[in-house]
Amino acid sequence: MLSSLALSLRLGVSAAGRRSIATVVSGSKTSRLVRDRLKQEVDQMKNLFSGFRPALVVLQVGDRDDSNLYISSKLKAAAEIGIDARHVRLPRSATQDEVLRSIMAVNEDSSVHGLIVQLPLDSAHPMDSELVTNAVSPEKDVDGLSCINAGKLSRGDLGSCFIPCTPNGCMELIRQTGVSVAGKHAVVIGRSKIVGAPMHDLLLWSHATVTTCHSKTPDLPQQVGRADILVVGAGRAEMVRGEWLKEGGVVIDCGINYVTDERRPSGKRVVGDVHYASANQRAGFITPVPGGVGPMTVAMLMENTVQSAQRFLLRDQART
Ligand code: NAP
Ligand code: L37
Repeated sequence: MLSSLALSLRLGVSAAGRRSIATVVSGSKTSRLVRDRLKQEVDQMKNLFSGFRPALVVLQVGDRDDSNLYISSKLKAAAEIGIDARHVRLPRSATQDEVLRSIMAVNEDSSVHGLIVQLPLDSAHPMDSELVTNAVSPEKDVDGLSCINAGKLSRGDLGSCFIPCTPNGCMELIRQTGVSVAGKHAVVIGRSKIVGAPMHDLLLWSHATVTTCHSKTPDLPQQVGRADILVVGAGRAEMVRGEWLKEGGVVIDCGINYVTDERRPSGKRVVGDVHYASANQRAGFITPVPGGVGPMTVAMLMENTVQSAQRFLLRDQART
């Protein structure tokens, strides 16, 4: 018969009766692996196609501090991999027509393989962000936010679309845990076009049974308690408490929230949508913030850009 200590160890319960600490799933490490692989692929493309480089345009409207930070991470990752990344900046005074004209110009530039419009748009004028993201040609839409790409994803046509970077990064992190998605109960908190909705689709087409929660979902803790796999993208600092979680589950935290912290020189600190300290006691696997989903978003943008360049090369070859 197993001793109670051995049984406790098997169940992952400490002598104090608390579940042992979850395995941390590092986005910083996983994104490094992805970026190293992409660098090799780009080097091969350069050799095979005499100096050819994938090219990405990041279009920014305005001057938000958070967007500046994320864009600089994207440009740095691109430079390391060998992707030719161009930052196009429009002032806050730019009108919607000017933004649309910039997008059209990049759509028509055959030297560019990927185009993203960094959201949210920081403009002094009213902007229809749906119209703006839909103006990006589906073949260059490496953010996967146009109706064509989102429609394909929702129908499970994953091979021919671009998958939005953040949920794609979450799937990669789930793969890192070794937990198979098929047959599991997955819960997504949030239904935005950039995180929650495509996350739902990806989990569904990976054969999970998916519940998507939002601000009108009654009894969120009860829904969360059913999750073998939980992905949170709500934009609410530390909203999900450890006590809500199913023991041993996978917890992926997309949240990036800045909270005041007088002890820091900057006066602030970044936290996720999950209360890490308590969730860590109950989950089997958990992503940290920072160092979790954020770096994966950047890596997946690079992946989509390289994939787009490869598709352009294939189309070119088919024509000749
Ligand atoms: P969003 O557009 O504001 O969407 C938030 C979603 O969460 C909405 O669907 C909203 O429901 C739901 N929600 C809000 N409060 C809730 C509550 N109390 N209970 C249940 N659901 C609630 O935000 P987003 O762009 O998806 O971003 C979500 C979070 O992810 C943010 O912290 C953002 O900074 C972060 N993010 C991170 C990355 C990354 O790379 N790590 C990338 C993108 C975004 P309704 O639909 O009913 O309003
Ligand atoms: N592709 N991504 C794409 N398109 C958009 O329109 N808004 C948006 C988008 N979002 C995005 O770029 N998000 C994002 C968020 C966090 C990071 C990168 C990109 C990131 O690297 N975060 C770090 C550092 C966080 C911090 O200290 O502020 C992290 O470790 O989480």
